[in-house]
Amino acid sequence: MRAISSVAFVAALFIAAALPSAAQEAATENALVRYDTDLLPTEFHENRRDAVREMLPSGAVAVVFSAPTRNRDNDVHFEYRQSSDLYYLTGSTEAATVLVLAPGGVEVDGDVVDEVLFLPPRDPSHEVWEGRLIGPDRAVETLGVAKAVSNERFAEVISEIAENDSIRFYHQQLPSDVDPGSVLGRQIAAFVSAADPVPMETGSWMASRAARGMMGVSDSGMFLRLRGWLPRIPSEDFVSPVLSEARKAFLAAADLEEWLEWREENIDEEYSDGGTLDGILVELRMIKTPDELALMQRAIDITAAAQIEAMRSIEPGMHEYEVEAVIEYVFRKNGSEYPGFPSIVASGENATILHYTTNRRRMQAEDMVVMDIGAEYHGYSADVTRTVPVSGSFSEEQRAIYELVLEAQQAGIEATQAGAPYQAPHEAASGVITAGLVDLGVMTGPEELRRFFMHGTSHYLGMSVHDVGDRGNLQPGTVITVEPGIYIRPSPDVDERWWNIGVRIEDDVLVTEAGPKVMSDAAPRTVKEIEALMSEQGLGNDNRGVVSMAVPVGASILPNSTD
Ligand SMILES: [Mn+2]
Repeated sequence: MRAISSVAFVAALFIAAALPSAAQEAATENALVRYDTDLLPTEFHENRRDAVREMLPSGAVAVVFSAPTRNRDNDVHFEYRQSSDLYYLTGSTEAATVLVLAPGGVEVDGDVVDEVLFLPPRDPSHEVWEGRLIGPDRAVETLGVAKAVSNERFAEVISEIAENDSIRFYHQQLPSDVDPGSVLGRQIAAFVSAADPVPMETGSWMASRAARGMMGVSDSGMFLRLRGWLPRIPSEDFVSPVLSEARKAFLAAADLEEWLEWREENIDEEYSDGGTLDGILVELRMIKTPDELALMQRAIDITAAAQIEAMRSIEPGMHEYEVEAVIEYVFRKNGSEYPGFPSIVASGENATILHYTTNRRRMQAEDMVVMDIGAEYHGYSADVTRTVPVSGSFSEEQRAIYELVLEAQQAGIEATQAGAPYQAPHEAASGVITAGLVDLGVMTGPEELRRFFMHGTSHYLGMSVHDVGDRGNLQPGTVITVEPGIYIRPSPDVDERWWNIGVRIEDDVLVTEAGPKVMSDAAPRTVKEIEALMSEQGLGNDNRGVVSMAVPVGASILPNSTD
């Protein structure tokens, strides 16, 4: 019976494979599956492309590349994430995709269009092994782009566009460390050859940042910071001859004035456009639209729920990674694609390490634990930090430092006013921490502040956790974090009772004309609220009446197979 049915089964398979019905073919052709129903609407991306075209000079052709795939080990890659800029402009999450925006129009296949999206062609083998692709035929409808073409034709089309002498290419820093044999590597090579000379080409991310800094620097504070940093970047990373000369001149300049003179004399407008497209995208992306704020609020609410569940779960003897598991369970449970950055669960001495992500330590009753976490939801990241005592109640010293950071944070939030300088929250928070630490006898004066509070108070938040944005006055529609902290490492000149206390409290604040709006208010932060939550049981506790998921160490769960 078994043999007969499998023969019949194979025969049925063969017939089905040999004779696909027209209906089946049509279904395969049209069925682009997108499970999420709350993605940014195509109108959002269309509207953003319109805005970029309006801001570009006439005759501009802007080229935006997708993020590279990154190898993890052997033949396995890290999970792919689209570049924020390309996602912002198209909604496409596919690698090897290129967007061309041309306010004055370009001719492609006889059509004059103001945009072309190059995307991977549909491929049955790719669909079997890795998943469905949109494909050029469906991109016009699915993504709302005017013209979509297979990415296999990028080199041909871009070189045709380049034949028109009246156009000028605008681009961002080209993705670095790209395998030259990959599709993206070939796209970049084709672009470099069509747009020759591509100004501002660098071989590393650090060099790209430095190049942007050199071309954009306008105050002496930034000039000095960049001067301190630049020698650490190898000169060979500045691939373009223009940049390599600029690096030398920058290091040789006596002061900002001298550098600005050199730049004016030696950097043609032609060479300064490596930053134009970036500048446009920064200006647009820093102000969030209502569609974006809705996604950010969801990411933030999910993150607040994770903080609450972590607070309920934390108890002495638990490992940092168990807390991380609770947090990321809540993220995924609520549809977050991934954390927006590696989750920080830093207990005991690790609480004084700002970006500790090892998360392997076993927590002790006397520890504080810093949880700096953020869910990413449909392209937007939250960033919320809470610090709690592992025992469930604050000691006198922990409480003193905690209340001080909370007071500093409150001052920072109140300083987050439309029109205020970008540094206003930091200055407000720094003032409170300085006075408080002197009062407590931890330090003697403001000159010691950076030793205990060594980071800034704010950064922009959005598609990137450290999002793009200028450092001008705070504008309505931007979201910044307010996150002061105090970190006390063991040291003979500090009373032992303060050692290893590390506290950071971080909220996400929308700047509005009517004042600061704390988007992460759902995550409790007063001592009373935290202690109340910690007395409850959470997802991470094995004794809350459900079957334990713990696998006993040393006891194999596999059948004994010694024979
Ligand atoms: Mn942050």
